Amino acid sequence: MKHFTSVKDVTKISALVEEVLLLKQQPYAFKHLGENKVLGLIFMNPSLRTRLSTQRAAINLGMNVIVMDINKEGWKLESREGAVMDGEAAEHVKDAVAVMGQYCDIIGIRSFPSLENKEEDYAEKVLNQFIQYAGVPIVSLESTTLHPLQSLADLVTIQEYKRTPKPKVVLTWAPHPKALPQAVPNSFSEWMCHADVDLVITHPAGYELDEKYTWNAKIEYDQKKAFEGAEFIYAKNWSSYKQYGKILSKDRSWTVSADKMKLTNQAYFMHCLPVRRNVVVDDEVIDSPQSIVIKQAANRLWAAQAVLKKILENT
Ligand code: SN0
Repeated sequence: MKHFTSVKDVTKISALVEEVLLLKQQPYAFKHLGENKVLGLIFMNPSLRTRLSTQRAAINLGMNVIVMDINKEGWKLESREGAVMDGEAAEHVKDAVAVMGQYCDIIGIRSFPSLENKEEDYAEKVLNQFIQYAGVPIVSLESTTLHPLQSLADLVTIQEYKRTPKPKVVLTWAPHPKALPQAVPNSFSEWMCHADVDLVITHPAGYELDEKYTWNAKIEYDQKKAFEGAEFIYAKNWSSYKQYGKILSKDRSWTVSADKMKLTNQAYFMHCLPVRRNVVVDDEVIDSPQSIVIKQAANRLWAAQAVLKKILENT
């Protein structure tokens, strides 16, 4: 594997899932692979799971890690091509990234969308600048449109907990006070469309995701109907893709409640975290034995380790 930015970078998804499960059994079996190698983790936005799990994953592989919160600790960066830099920005992204590539063998980058300009966000400018200028493999730590490390962990979690060969998996929109990216649901849908699951996405009208990621999913506007017979409920808020970045609804009747969970086939509850309790999901659900959010978060480590291992084996 060269870069890891979407499911498209994976040659065989089932083999990568096996790799994740192998590392979970033998975390330190490949400690030699990362000897004298450095992973740089560059954050333009907050992170808890991604930062800690990817750092731990690198340590398990014998790598050293440099972490930088670039907005707080770095120079203000210019990203426009041909810009006359007489304003606030002290350094161009292309220079900064090329320099990072001199110190790091693999670079992870987190860059959220502005949620103001759909074309710009969906062009993945920052991620592509890293790929273009770093000269080393790039791992997405959640880009403007996708969160593949999360989706790989989600897929592995579903693989571990499924009770039927082709489980019904429901991605449900849920309310939230803030406008959030579409990266997690886009990515979850993208991976699930390639997996052996029956994917149903439920959301209020106007919250349709980019069809590029939902081609193999059924869209059901009635949340209760969607929940019927589900084996997994994956809750997530996102802002509108059509009316780009807008909050069209804060309707609490979409909150995942214990009553709604009763409609499912004793479904497991999943969420990528961080989660707004009693807005996205009621305490009663997330604190119930059916909730696997912590197991899901735990799998972030093995997912990240499998991806780093694949990249290290290729360098
Ligand atoms: C991010 C998102 O893409 O939705 C990261 C999820 C892994 N979530 C948030 O930004 C939540 C912010 C909040 O205030 O709840």
